[in-house]
Amino acid sequence: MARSNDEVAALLQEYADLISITGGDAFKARVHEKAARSVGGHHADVSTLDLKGLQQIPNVGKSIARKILEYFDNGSVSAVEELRAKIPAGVRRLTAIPTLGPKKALTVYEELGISSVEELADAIHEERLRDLKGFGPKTEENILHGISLLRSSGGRVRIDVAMGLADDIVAELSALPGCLRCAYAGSLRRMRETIGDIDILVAARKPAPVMRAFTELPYVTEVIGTGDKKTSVRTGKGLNVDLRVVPPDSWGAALQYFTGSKAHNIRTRELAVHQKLKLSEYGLFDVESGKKIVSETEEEVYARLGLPWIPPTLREDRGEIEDGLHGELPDLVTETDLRGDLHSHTDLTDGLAPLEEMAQAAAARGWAYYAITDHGPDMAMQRMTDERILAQRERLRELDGTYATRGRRGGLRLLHGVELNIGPDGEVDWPEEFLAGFDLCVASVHSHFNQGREALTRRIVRACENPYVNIIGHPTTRIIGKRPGIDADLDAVFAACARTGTALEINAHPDRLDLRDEDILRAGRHGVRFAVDSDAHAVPHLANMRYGIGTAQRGRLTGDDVINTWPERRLRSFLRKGQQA
Ligand code: DGT
Ligand code: CA
Ligand code: CA
Ligand code: ZN
Repeated sequence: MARSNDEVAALLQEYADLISITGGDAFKARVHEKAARSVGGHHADVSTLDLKGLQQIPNVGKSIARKILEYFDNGSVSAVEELRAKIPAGVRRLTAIPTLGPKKALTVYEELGISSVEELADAIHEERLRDLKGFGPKTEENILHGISLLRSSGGRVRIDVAMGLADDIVAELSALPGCLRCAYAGSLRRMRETIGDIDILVAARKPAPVMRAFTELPYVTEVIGTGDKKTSVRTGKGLNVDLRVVPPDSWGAALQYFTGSKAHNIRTRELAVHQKLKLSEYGLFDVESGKKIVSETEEEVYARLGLPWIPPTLREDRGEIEDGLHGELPDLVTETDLRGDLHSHTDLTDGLAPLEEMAQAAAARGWAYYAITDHGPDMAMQRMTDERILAQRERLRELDGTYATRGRRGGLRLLHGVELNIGPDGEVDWPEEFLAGFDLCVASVHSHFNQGREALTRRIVRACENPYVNIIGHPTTRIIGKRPGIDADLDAVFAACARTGTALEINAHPDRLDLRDEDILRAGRHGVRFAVDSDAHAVPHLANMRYGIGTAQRGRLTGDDVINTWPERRLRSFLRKGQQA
């Protein structure tokens, strides 16, 4: 059957639902419901019918026929849009799921208090929908499918998705004989948390062979446009890639230009104008003579503007130009500054690998120290007990120092920790006597996300005040593109962290990147310390540190701000939180 018939049937059904939800005329609702069924079952494709033809369909009168025509003309129907706008925001958020109609959305909203897509997904996984009238396993499956459709169409992608593809493309193009230089630029080089499209830059004398090789890459599904300066393609991951090929002597100017951000470029161009220069992707030129001054390296371009080279992660026009002019750019933390990782899981809870494998992999990364922090017992699904965590500790002590690592002469130091759950009142899983046995405690919010601002704030502040809580894990609990951060008074939380000697985590998992750059900037002003952690649940996650460091840099952090760049002794003293040695 024609797809358009299904679409129209769904739309008419939705209109009927909206009428009844908003307290409209029950008769009118029934008429549209009947029409929906006849359109769905009609033999001819409704998108090919005119007003007369549509009216031949049983139960379709003139007004409904007009709505159908409006739908095919505009892609929407104003009467439906008007009613959509009248339903509560929580229900509206749910109806963004293509397979969830307003009626069912209203049911879960009213019966279970669910008002976001993320909560709904959780409820399905916890099988809480099953008891509702009209919901069954089939409905759940449908809704989950709709949720995955919704998530994949957000437009921007997670940084790791873009980075994986960009790394591949750069490797492929770099291997071409005519390719003299190749790098990714744009938001990816600036390490933004999500990426709109990938921008690749190549320096070559002849663009054509590079462009051709690029369009022939296996993941290219469509060539949007191609020329000798720029080629744009779509890839199977739903991500577009722009390739620009520039002459080798324009490399620096082009890289500077295409790294952006736009806001940063506007500022650098202004600086050029004040010096009677013109800055473009081809170089820095003298306006009067038109002569090129520099363009081969980014350093030269910045230097000629009176600036030091500015790290891409700072190029957002958030003060980096002023600081550069005054020689006050921060000495940003880098991945090589890190000495260890302070948050990771094993298969004792929800990790995939056993302790031995995680430790081995941590040693292979060259860490000097590495903390295992499985979930505490308050996360009931994880079945943690005193016995199990103490047995883990014993095993960990046996393994401590037995893995050769680049970072340390005595072998990898293993720290025994735990990821505690910050309960609704700020309480955590174990009493202080028990917590005293851990080398460090991460504490995180994993439930009761919608308590209200005051309660949430009090809760986290109380966790900071616990003398054994060292790090607040993924402090806002946001999941990028899926769940907003909790509504807590972050300034109060940051002040409490600074006062109590509790570090804030920068969770490096690309789903989270929590704290985010703007919150780090804010927290930094309170004098807080940070821990950049992988929160690894499997060996490959250990490599996510690069995204955490990118985020830390965007938050202007230096090595000294990040406790896991510190030597072990200094770290251990911080973990004592000012208690006696
Ligand atoms: P995205 O792709 O949305 O994640 O963000 P970007 O920053 O990668 O933006 P994109 O791909 O549109 O452009 C890449 C860079 O090229 C951008 O960061 C700065 C530069 N650029 C693009 N269009 C303009 C423009 O109209 N003016 C200036 N000054 N720069 C531009
Ligand atoms: Ca881009
Ligand atoms: Ca682009
Ligand atoms: Zn967690």
